[in-house]
Amino acid sequence: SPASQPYRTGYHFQPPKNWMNDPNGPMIYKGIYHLFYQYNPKGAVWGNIVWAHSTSTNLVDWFPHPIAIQPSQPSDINGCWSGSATLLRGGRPAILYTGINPENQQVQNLAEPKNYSDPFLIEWVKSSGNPLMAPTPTNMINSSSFRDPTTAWLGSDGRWRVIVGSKRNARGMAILYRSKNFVNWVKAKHPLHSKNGTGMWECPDFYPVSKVPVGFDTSENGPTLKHVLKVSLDDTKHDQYTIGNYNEVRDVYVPDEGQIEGAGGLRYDYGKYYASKTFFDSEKKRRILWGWVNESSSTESDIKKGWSGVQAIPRTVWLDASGKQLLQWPIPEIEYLRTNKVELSRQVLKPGTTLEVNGISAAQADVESFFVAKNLDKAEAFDPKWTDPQILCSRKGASVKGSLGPFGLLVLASKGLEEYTAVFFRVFKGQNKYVVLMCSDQSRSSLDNTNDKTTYGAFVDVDPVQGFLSLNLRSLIDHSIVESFGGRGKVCITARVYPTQAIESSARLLVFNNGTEGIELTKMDAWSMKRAQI
Ligand code: DQQ
Repeated sequence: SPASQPYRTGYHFQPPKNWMNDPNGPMIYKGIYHLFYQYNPKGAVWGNIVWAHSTSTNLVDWFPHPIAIQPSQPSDINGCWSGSATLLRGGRPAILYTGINPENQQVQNLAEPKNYSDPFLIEWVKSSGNPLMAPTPTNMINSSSFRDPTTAWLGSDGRWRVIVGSKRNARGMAILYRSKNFVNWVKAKHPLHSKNGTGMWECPDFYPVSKVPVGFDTSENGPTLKHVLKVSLDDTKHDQYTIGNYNEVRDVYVPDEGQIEGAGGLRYDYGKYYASKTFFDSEKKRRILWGWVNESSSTESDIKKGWSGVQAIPRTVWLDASGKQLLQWPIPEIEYLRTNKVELSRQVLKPGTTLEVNGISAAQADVESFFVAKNLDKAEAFDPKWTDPQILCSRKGASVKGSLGPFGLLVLASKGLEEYTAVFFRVFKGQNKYVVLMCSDQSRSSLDNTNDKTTYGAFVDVDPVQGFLSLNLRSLIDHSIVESFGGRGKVCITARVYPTQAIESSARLLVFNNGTEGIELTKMDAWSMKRAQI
């Protein structure tokens, strides 16, 4: 019941109970969306890992199916870990996944549908050739760091390619394999890409993008396309990506000049978000990103509540006009859950404003705000020593006054503001450009101090137009998760919070401005969100 389970979500994907981590093998087949995920059938902590399975026609409502892949043969007897689906010629799905063998080595396996005419793909048959890729005494592969095969892509030579995450010492790498028939795989001499000092690359993802907001099949390449290589950095638990080119002749990926690899590079999300994976939605011509959002509560409380982990709302991804970063936006299907719209019209948020937004169920909401900062000459000077936005947000939380900001939202706020999560902006004047900081401040999110309340932050690459800085903020609020999109998808920050008072109908939503300058709220649209059928 909601009273005893105030942190279960209303429209984010989660199983009824137990542990969930990485999204696996997302795809669309015969008009049905498939999501598999790492799951522990026996408890709320990581272990006994199998592939659980659900399907959907709209990416919002989900129907559960039996476990799709579980330990059954030597090549996966100690666990069925992450992997991806590929649609082979004729649209036939195939899954490559990591198995843990009796020696606890990581190897790659193939599974195929038992019945291709079943759109729900309920039953999966493992290849008799498993494992298809494995560490050997001569191939130099680290047997405890060899996992998470990607969706494969087809080269113009008719051979499939797939990468598998790995490391050699501290060098993170994407080991490349090729195959003509998807069963016999040959390791390439060189990895697709590697980078020293970045540690183990979990869950790599490799796909084409363009500035046109549409998606492309994973096998597409050409002069008008760029490629994204995403890796999940095991050392820092962040999903980090670069933009670059895929040279099909040399079979290597080359990040663009200026793209940073490793901990200081671009992230899909500057909060909690990991082991993500995209797929190409051939029906709606878009690329969709799934990502796992872990708990920020203690293991003891996860065991007590009986579950752990949610999936973020699927996002479409495409390339920003600058060509230097991605843009992300929640899939439009989620908007069908919107109800009871509340609108705030144009007004100036005077210094010190805290304005309650009445009439919505603030614990389960979708809020889009349009702010404009006008007196840019009043912006505080930016200290070039502030290189880490997360540290800057921790030092300058929502209660620290500024001039242009902090302004934004207080979500999941309790009556007397004993509890709230603050999502906000600050604008600074840098050397030759304005610097916009976006923060998600969890420090006051719960009176329960056993939770991790780390503050998150990122710089948003937006410039003023005719002296005005427009800043869009969309927040998806769902009981214990707050997913925020700043600058129309330039920065995403996802947080997990566990208020003790600001729950269910006691949760409130406010707009605030804690700067010395007025900020225009051009408009705000806020909706209560209906429950999804999950
Ligand atoms: N989770 C899986 C691994 C992967 C890790 C195991 C990332 O395959 O590397 O559950 O969260």
